[in-house]
Amino acid sequence: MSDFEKICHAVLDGEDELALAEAEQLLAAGKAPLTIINDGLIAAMSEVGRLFKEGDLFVPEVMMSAHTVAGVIEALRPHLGAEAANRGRIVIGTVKGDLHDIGKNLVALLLSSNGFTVIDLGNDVAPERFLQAAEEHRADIVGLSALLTTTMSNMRATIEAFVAAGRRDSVRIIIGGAPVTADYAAEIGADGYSEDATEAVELCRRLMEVGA
Ligand code: B1M
Repeated sequence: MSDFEKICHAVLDGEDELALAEAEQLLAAGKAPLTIINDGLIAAMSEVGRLFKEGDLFVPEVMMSAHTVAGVIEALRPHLGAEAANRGRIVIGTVKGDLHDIGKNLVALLLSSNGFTVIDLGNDVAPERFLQAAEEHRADIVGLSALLTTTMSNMRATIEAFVAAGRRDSVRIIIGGAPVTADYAAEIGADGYSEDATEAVELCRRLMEVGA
């Protein structure tokens, strides 16, 4: 079994301690934290998704895997380093009704390790809360994440809340998450879309350059 298969299995089994130990071993063997995230954690969650869809895993088991991933993400955080530069302030969260926060957490992690100040509002965040936090923290960018086709519409609702409050021009709004596309971003008037966490960092860099 390859090193990454071992950590994938630990995530699938919801074995927190084992997954942490495998991650430590991979780090000690010289694997980059980002590689562990992509080839270990994200690969494992794709398999969890496949098994869940086919009815071979149920919600409690998926929650255990999610918990295991969250623990490894926290353990990897110090190893990602942090750029000293202050590239911009980003308020991020999953939209109202959506509890899927693993992808959002990865986006927040990579942004903060790339010099952005991240204000993470967590999951199930109402439009008014995004608006309030953007004002309070003088955000340059607001990041919305959604994993459900049923909660995607709350991205539109959040953007509409900024428009209604007369605050749309003072902030960039980006979106992401498995069911979201660039076309959808354009349709709801977002300033950008990215497919994964690495792309989200590039997108935020570009938006800050344009805004400078
Ligand atoms: Co649920 N779930 N889930 N789930 N879950 C999905 C999303 C689903 C596709 C599974 C399936 O049926 N195949 C399906 C959605 C179907 C649909 O909408 N069409 C689904 C469902 C139906 C549900 C429930 C309704 C199930 C139920 O209760 N019967 C329920 C809803 C709860 C709710 O939110 N209200 C539910 C619950 C859960 C758990 C709580 C058990 C758990 C979440 C735990 C947690 O996150 N803390 C869970 C999980 C884990 C999944 C799957 C298996 C994995 C999601 C994940 O973490 N992926 C998922 C199946 C799948 O995705 N294949 C599934 C790994 C993560 C790294 O990827 O989140 O896509 P992702 O993030 C990526 C990119 O999308 C992007 O970058 C990230 C890193 O590369 N990205 C952004 C994400 N946000 C971004 C923001 C950006 C930019 C990029 O800018 C701001």
